[in-house]
Amino acid sequence: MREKLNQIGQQAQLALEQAKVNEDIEAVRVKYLGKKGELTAVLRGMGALSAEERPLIGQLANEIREGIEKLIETKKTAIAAEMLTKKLAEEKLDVTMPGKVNALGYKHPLTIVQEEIEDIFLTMGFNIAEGPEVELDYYNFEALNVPKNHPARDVQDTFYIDDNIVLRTQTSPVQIRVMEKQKPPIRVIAPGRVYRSDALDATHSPLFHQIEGLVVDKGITMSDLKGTLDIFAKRLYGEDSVTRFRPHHFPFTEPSAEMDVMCFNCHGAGCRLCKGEGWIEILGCGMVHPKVLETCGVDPKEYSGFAFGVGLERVVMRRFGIKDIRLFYENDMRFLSQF
Ligand code: 2NM
Repeated sequence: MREKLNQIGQQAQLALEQAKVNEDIEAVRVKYLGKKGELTAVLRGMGALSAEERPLIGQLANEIREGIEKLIETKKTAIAAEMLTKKLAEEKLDVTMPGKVNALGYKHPLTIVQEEIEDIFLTMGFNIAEGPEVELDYYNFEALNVPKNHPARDVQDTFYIDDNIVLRTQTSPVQIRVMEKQKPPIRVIAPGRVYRSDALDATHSPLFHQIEGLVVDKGITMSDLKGTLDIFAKRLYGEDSVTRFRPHHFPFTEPSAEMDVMCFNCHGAGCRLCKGEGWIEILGCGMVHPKVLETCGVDPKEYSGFAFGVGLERVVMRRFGIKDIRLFYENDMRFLSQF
């Protein structure tokens, strides 16, 4: 019996030495230590032994079992280490290889300044409104008090889809739609693309961007217009900026004006930047024409308002010293990556 036990121990050891994977080890465990295993079978036969021999054989059997168990654990650890080494070798990577550069995009210069202007007006309690770029003639002209014979309505200046539909020439139709829908107080800006049938050159583009604003409430006056737009100029061009308002004409406002900011380069003396004027034109504005209010269902006896429109491209060109408007629309990375 002693011999049989030693033999089991040796065979198990040999089998474990040859084991390559965890399944091999498990097979050895079942074969020798399992319920129907060889060691168990020997122990069952111990009843035939003498009282002196029984504890000695029992002790030997325990030693053999513990030996096999120890070998199993050792082998398991070895296989795990081997597998890890193999896996690491397979997944080896060359950390000296050049990495993949994740190219970050840039904001378009028009977007940078548009968002800046939006923030200025959001801070003053304005909301942002949007509307269709393909617009009814009614919203683009008729409701804005632009008469049928007005030059702006000519096919020379406006892109017509058909008799009643145009590409909007300004974002004012958005404000008309806001007044139709919403009761005063109204404080909105309408940024977006507008279209005019101009030939493309360094300073003109058939597609450009505007930010228009509208305030309607009880008791709104020209003072509100001037105060609001003066703050806007100071936020955009610096707190020491000086503004002036010159009379102008728009069909949709009365009175109408243009706002200039004193040239930040020469402080009014006249230089190349302001073309000797000392002032730089920033926007058009005025008190919303009573006819426009009435058309939108706002009672001009109860309410008044002011509106303004800023051409985005010109502001951005001055800001960054861009000399050609076409650069905005060509998607040339050499241009775009500078902002
Ligand atoms: C400008 C200049 C002056 C203007 C007027 C309106 C509306 F809808 F209230 F009638 N929106 N925008 C306006 C007024 C726009 O752009 C140079």
